[in-house]
Amino acid sequence: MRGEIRVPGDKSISHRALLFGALAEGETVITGFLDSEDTHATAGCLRAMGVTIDDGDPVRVHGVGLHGLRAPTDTLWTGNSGTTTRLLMGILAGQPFTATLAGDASLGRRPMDRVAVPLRQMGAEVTGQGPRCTPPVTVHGGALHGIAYASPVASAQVKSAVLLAGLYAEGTTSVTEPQKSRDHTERMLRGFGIDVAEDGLTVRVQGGGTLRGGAVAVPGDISAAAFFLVAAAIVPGAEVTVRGVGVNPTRAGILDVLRAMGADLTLSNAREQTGEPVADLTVRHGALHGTEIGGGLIPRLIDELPVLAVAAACAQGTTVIRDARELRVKESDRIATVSRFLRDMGAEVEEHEDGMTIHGGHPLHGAVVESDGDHRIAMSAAVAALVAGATEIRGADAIATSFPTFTALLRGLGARVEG
Ligand code: SPQ
Repeated sequence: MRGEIRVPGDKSISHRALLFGALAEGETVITGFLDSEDTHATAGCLRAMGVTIDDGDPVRVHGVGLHGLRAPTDTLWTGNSGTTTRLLMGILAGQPFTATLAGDASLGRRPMDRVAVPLRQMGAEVTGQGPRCTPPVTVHGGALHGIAYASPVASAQVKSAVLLAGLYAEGTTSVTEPQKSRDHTERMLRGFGIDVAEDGLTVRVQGGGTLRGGAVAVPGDISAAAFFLVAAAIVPGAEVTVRGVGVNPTRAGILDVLRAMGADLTLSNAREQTGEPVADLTVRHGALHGTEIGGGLIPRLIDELPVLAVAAACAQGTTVIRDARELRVKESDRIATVSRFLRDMGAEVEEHEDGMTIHGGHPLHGAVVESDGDHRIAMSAAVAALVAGATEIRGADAIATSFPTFTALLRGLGARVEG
């Protein structure tokens, strides 16, 4: 595992560039866009509502303005993507038409009540399946009024959905979170000319503004880089540099944890790109030790916890992950799926309602493991396999959700990957 790579564009930022570009006046030109199943789902839904998007590099979005979306003639297909579903719910709440969002079996288990509750308070009618309002979800948009919403979860998808609805609402809309979640929406809305006020854990927008399209340069996805940072940390003799990675502090908790575990990690060439901090990251192999991960750190690394659990299994000592109940409602129940594949590979893992305890230092061995259709589980298992030996990952096609070039990059660094 030696070399320099670039990872694809950030998934969260790519979704937002498409959505905000669609709602803007004028053209939005996106470079470094993530070409993946999830971002294609967002583009497909926008096209179904009359937005023209030219594929390629750059991607060009021909904005229709805040009030220019057309009623779709069919159900909007959001695939495996929670971000597409929840952010679109916020936008649909402000439309003068009705639309239904549906996705795959994994999405069909994910709770949408967290978004439906505030959108209903703002005046939209939202219906879904069962007590958690799971998809298919139907949004009857309408005249909205601003609310001051205290979210029970630190979730950028909830915050973004409410703020997007707030652009259509009368008066001020605010969201207060228990802990700060990723702030890409706030940063990008400002770049599109919207005044977004921030006061501690509260974010505010006014209704009735106008978004103006422009250039968005998407940084490399730290959630994709994470697999290579951990791989370099655990494979003897490894040294990997990942160039141009987004290191927004609300996303970069993995860097703090790797340092706390004793990893040899350097950050260089720090710069800014369309309002987002970016840097090159280098990790060299070295001994890791256990750590504690919890509290306000969790939203800053929620998607990296599966691969950090792999690092913990390879570290000396115990790692305790707490306050991460949110992992249970991701593409799979990630506490259950991570615990299971690590145990199958020889690790000692205790599962908790809100996290896990990993007793590191037991040598990992190859196994047949299941991804449960979850891209981050499949890629984390592939990283574990680099030290465990030949491992068969079932459901590895899920990787295309966020990182279709993952196996090619892994091969390029010297790993043997079949299939
Ligand atoms: O889009 P989706 O399916 O929810 O993707 C995931 C992922 O692992 O890629 C979560 F399963 O990322 C979320 C992330 O966990 C993307 C996201 C965003 O772009 O706003 C925010 C986080 O979710 P949440 O629920 O904490 O807001």
